[in-house]
Amino acid sequence: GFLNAEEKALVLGLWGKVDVDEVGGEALGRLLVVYPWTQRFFQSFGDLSSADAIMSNPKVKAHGKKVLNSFSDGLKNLDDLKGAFAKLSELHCDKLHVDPENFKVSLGNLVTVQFTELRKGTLEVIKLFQAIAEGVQHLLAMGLH
Ligand code: HNI
Repeated sequence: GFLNAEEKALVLGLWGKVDVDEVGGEALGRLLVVYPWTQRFFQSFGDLSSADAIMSNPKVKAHGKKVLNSFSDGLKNLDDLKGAFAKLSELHCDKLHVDPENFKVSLGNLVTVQFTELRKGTLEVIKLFQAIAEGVQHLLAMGLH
């Protein structure tokens, strides 16, 4: 794997402090508000007409929770991120054709939303977290081929 045992423990320790269910909805909601062009993927979610509507939309919350939980599950497989995200890579890259730029903003966004938690980590662990998130982003955006 690309992290040693100590680094893995640092990352998982910090991640353990994050309220994944809560932060997931918050992060997706914020993505849709701040980067409104990402809304085009979520037309079936109903009312996205204002920041309030987005942040209180139950479908946004539920989907954000699902997304971040899948990210969380992936962290249990730090030695095989490729395998862990193979199915999602197929979905986002081959089926949904999500523009790589969207993952970049979604990653930056996630880091912003979690900033209060991340701030409690050392710079070292934040960098590790960032490297993992970029790896996942790459897998989802570029596919496995
Ligand atoms: Ni994403 C569905 C995980 C970024 C658009 N996405 C999912 C699902 C998971 C998931 C899990 C549910 C799959 C299933 O039901 O089988 N998405 C992730 C992760 C990231 C991510 C871990 C990156 C951090 N997704 C994005 C981005 C976009 C995106 C940046 C577009 C802007 N995802 C979608 C869409 C769906 C989706 C669209 C299908 C939604 C639906 O159910 O209609």
